[in-house]
Amino acid sequence: MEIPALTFPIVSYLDETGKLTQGCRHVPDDALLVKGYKIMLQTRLVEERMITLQRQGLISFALTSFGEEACAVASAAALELGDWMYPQYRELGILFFRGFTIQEYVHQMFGNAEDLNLGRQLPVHVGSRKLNVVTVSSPIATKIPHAAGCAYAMKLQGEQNVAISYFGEGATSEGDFHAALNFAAVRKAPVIFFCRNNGYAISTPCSRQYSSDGIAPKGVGYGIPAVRVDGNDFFAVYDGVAEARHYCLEGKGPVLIEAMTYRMGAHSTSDDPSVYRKDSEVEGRKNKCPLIRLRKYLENKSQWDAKQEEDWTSEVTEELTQAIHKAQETPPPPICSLIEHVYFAVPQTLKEEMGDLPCPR
Ligand SMILES: Cc1ncc(C[n+]2csc(CCOP(=O)(O)OP(=O)(O)O)c2C)c(N)n1
Ligand SMILES: [Mg+2]
Repeated sequence: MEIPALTFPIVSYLDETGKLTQGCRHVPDDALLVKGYKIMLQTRLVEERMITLQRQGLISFALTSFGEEACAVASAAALELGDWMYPQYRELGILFFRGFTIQEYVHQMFGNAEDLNLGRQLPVHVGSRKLNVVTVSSPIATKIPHAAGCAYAMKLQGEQNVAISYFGEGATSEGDFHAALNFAAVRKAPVIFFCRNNGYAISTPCSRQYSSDGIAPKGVGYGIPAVRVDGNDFFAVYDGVAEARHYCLEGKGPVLIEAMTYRMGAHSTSDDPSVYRKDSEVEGRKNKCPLIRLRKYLENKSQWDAKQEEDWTSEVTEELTQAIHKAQETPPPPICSLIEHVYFAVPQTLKEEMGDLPCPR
């Protein structure tokens, strides 16, 4: 018996020379594109420096979205601030797009007293209540059902917002992915399942992750419309998410987007990719970089140039350097924060222990 063909084309609008081809339904205006480019560049610069800080022993861990910046930033650009976001961990760009500051991020990376989570999470595990971005959790895929539940709650309350769940192709091998898709499909929850297919789950290549044609056909199995976009094309990601949001808000249910991209960097600072992939493979992907492509488009339209690139790079670098100094001077979180804000009602035994702690408050 033959397996029936269930294959998806990759939707792409921006070619490698920066030319936009026909068919893009939602074209962002130039101001939004320039903002998107600046945020992608800022994300790249900040994450590069975090790697250095980790190597210097100043922070314990770092992880980058090198090469995948358009997935986060273009999707954020197509959503509204009231939409709830559930990142996996390679989506720093969504926070910066919504106005999270470099200082807030650096404090989180240091886990100090100014960190919004008071050092209770690993570096990179960011979130912001103010910006409707739910804090990253280490266990893969746990946030996918949460996003489906959040979307269903919004539907029941008559809110005109969606939730978006970001995850890697590796996360789709977890049961949570399947439970979330089925729940959302049956309940017609307004949630966008955004899979970044970057080719690897740490050292596991996607050839050992699934035998289907990627992730998109799995949406079909649950009765969810699915689309596969070029994740390194700002326009294709923006267009796919804008269209999905519209669909969700018409009450039709969830949408699955599979964004094809490539993890240019190591999985994290705890990984050495040279043991499982060749440098030549990475080299071959460099010209597909989402920053280069959008930059060429903007340059063709005289919306960006080398001088602006240099000025913006200096501005971000300066802000980052100051943010690092400030984070280094900031004390660690107060010891009571081990207990405070962890429980709705602090258990008696911990209250007693707290009494013994040297707390400044
Ligand atoms: C439940 C669970 N299993 C394993 C891990 C270890 N782990 C951390 S990241 C990761 C790979 C995830 O790959 P993918 O979802 O493709 O995301 P990517 O890192 O490629 O962005 C694994 C296996 C984990 N954090 N949680
Ligand atoms: Mg992956």
